[in-house]
Amino acid sequence: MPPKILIVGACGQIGSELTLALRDLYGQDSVVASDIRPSSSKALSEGPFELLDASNYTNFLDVVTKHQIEEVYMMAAMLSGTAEKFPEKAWELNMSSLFNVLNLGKEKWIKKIFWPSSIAVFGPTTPKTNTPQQTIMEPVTVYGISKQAGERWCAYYHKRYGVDVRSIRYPGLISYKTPPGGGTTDYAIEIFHEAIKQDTYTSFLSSETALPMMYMDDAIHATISIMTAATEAIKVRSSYNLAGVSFTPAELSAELQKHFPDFKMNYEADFRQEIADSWPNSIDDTQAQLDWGWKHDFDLKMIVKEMLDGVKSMEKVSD
Ligand code: AKB
Repeated sequence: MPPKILIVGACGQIGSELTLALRDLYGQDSVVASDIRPSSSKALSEGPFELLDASNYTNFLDVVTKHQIEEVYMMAAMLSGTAEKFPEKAWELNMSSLFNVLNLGKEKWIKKIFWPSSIAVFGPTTPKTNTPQQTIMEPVTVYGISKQAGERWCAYYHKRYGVDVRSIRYPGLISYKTPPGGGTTDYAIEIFHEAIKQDTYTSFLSSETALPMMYMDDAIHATISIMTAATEAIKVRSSYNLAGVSFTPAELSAELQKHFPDFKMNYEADFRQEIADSWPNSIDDTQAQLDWGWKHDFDLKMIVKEMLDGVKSMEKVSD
């Protein structure tokens, strides 16, 4: 029997693709999509959907019991850029939704939890290149502080109450199906839409800002891999480092120019530059490779090709 799964934040950038991937794997009816707002996606509405405010425990428990949910993927969060504008709201949302899902695990309503962490847990004092799994972590953003605290709570609930919670530190995720929601790495998505529309893009990060990035298909693959790995394989109960590719805005622009020779990139760094400067340039994910066999597939060249094809096909559909 496939597990009964609930995706919280199913209308978001990761949630939307994760819902479809899990429905492909386990069947439409096994995967309940949920979000705080109604879905406008035709694909999502082909399976069960619930309106759910993850910061409301009673609402959360009602949906879990109604569908006899066994596994929750808790994908709702306020990302780094937006969180800097609304610090208290971000802390409240990111932490209350995590506590609610951890308590559902503690009270044995559900058996397994996925909760995403981020490279934002690292800070300016962290070694920047090939950042190790265990290292100095002094995040300077609200989002990073919430993710770092969240990691400690995951490890605590696992150790103290035996909650089977699993987590990945996502790098910047690149995808075209659903727009990203207020992150510092969003430039690496906006650039494709603008390159196709007008051959030019103004990056809000400076040309030499290298950041760890990953194509969405790799991220979905990693998420499902860690959740389906044997319990004994999961040795890290805070969160795993995960690496894909690392590149700068200038390198991404150069790769795009191979497809659009007239493409021109301008640079006007804004408040997100300081956030990006506090994050690693690249990540060492040896532990994820050893524990549950992680390996990424997409390099920069492949990402650019997939994104251009994908964005073009989406724009045709909306014409
Ligand atoms: C963000 O930029 O906030 C996210 C992240 C790296 O977690 N994409």
